[in-house]
Amino acid sequence: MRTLKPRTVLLTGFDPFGGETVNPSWLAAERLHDEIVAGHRIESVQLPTAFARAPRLLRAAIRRHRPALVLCVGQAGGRSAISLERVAINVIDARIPDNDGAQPVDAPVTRGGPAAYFSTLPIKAMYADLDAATIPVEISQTAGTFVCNQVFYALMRTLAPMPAPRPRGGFVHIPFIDEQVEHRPKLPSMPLDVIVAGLRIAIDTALRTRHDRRIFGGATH
Ligand code: PCA
Repeated sequence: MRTLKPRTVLLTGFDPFGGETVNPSWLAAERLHDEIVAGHRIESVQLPTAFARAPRLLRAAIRRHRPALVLCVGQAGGRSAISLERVAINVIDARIPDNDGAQPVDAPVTRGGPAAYFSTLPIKAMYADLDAATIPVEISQTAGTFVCNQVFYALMRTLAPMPAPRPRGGFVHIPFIDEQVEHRPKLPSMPLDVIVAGLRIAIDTALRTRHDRRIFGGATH
């Protein structure tokens, strides 16, 4: 009997940046590598926190693994909840240098590209399921203007012209893990186990949900 090869979810995390010794986005992605979620196998790939290299590596991973779904994850130190990103914008404005020392100011991700791309993940359904699991979660209206937003934009631009069934994709920011704030008690954090559990739920819901739910997730400012 021929067994069907499970389809793939590409899950990316970043290497440490900005003086941190770990990046929880990669620690979490690494823990989920090879897991089967909703009949799909998770393939975890690390991206460098570097403008010149990250999008290229992401595109190579998409070509190689032909995923049904791509979830890119990054650290957002200072945020207190798992942040489901709604939109990637066509701008880079780096407050700190990336891991190659590059610090572009007001540069487009793609010259002549659209101003923005929306996530194609069902972020409201993901929000509802994470919330039901009592994991702190929020919808975020901006992924910033650093490498994460750039990778998110490059991801959506890569997926947009693909033929059906077009892989779906999006971006999730996560807080610092507890170990990162031991000496910075004013900063919020989340245990790595909770982040891993949250990403597993997010992926499961994304794979099972065709049409997103219509529930509140807007912001007034
Ligand atoms: N967070 C950064 C880039 C890498 C990461 O994990 C960001 O939010 O842009």
